[in-house]
Amino acid sequence: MPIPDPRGSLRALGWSSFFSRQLASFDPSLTPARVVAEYGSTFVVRTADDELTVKTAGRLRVDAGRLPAAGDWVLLRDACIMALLEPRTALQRKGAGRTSDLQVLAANVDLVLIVTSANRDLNPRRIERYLVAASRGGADARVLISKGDLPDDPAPLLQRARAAANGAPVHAFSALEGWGLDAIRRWIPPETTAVLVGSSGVGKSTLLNALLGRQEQDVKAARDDDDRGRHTTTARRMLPLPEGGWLLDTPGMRELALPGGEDLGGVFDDVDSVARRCRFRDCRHEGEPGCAVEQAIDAGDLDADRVEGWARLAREDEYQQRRKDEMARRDQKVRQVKRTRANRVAMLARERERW
Ligand SMILES: Nc1nc2c(ncn2[C@@H]2O[C@H](COP(=O)(O)OP(=O)(O)OP(=O)(O)O)[C@@H](O)[C@H]2O)c(=O)[nH]1
Ligand SMILES: [Mg+2]
Ligand SMILES: [Zn+2]
Repeated sequence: MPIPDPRGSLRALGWSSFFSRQLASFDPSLTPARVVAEYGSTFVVRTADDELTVKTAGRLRVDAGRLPAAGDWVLLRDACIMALLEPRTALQRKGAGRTSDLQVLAANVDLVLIVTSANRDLNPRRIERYLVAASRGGADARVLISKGDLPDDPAPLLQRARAAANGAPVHAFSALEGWGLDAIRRWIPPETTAVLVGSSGVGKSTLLNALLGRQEQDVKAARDDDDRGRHTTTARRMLPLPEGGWLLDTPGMRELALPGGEDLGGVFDDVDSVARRCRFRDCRHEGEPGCAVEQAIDAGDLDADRVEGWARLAREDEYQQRRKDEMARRDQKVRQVKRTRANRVAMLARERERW
């Protein structure tokens, strides 16, 4: 009987040369595995031929700089995660506190599916935020309008979502009536991973169940369809679809604090291209003469709310960059003081030797 190729089964889990190249710096006796679920300090991982529940080595957080997240590739010894491989992509958010605190929501995802429900007020600003997060994480993004069976006419909703998506595909579906699902299936081919994100109660888990053809994830009626509904899904968990791809379900999120970045990933290139025509390079678009952005709003070419969302994200980035610079300066000062002290100690020691 031919021996199964373990790398082949790893490929089905999303393994690629990006990860095998990293193995050279680790103990070759460690076993590669992918984190398929995280439950606090416990993780469920898949190796080439097994699924097991594991913990992390005490030093992992220090060595790797963070704990593993769903989708991460890790290296195991027995039932313990010893090392974390650098992810190819990572959907991240900023934690509360220091700007450097980033939380990985989903690692090694190819596609971010931003789910928004047809029975709620569409929030274009939230869609834009998720799109920027996906772009900064290195993943593609699509917008899904769930519960397409509810509105009489979904056309206006689709139109508003498309305006926010600025070129990213927008697609409506109904898990209840079972339409619009085939396109989603095609977006997640074998060896790729997609992640579902969006507010609580929009139907992320219901979609995953529909694609699986079985009730794998718990689903509950959202309270009054507001964002303060209970979170039915509490853990991040990815499951293999019958077609061979992987879909990661996440608990609903109210707010997505973006990790800092250099640009907005092309999500606002319509606004950006207008802003380049402002008379002043540092135009704040707040009443300066020759402001092309304000002219475009007046002419109805740009949406004022979208411009406000754009300006807000840019301000957040500026603020984070300032904080980062401040912290870097402080760290440098501390290092300098330490160095001066060390030099003095060394000098005194040399002088003592001379005596
Ligand atoms: N009418 C209709 N209702 C749906 C559809 N999909 C989901 N729902 C309902 O929406 C509610 C919430 O669905 P969930 O799948 O639990 O939502 P979720 O996004 O996973 O929520 P969290 O896990 O809390 O983040 C349930 O009552 C579902 O039955 C749909 O296509 N049409
Ligand atoms: Mg859920
Ligand atoms: Zn301007």
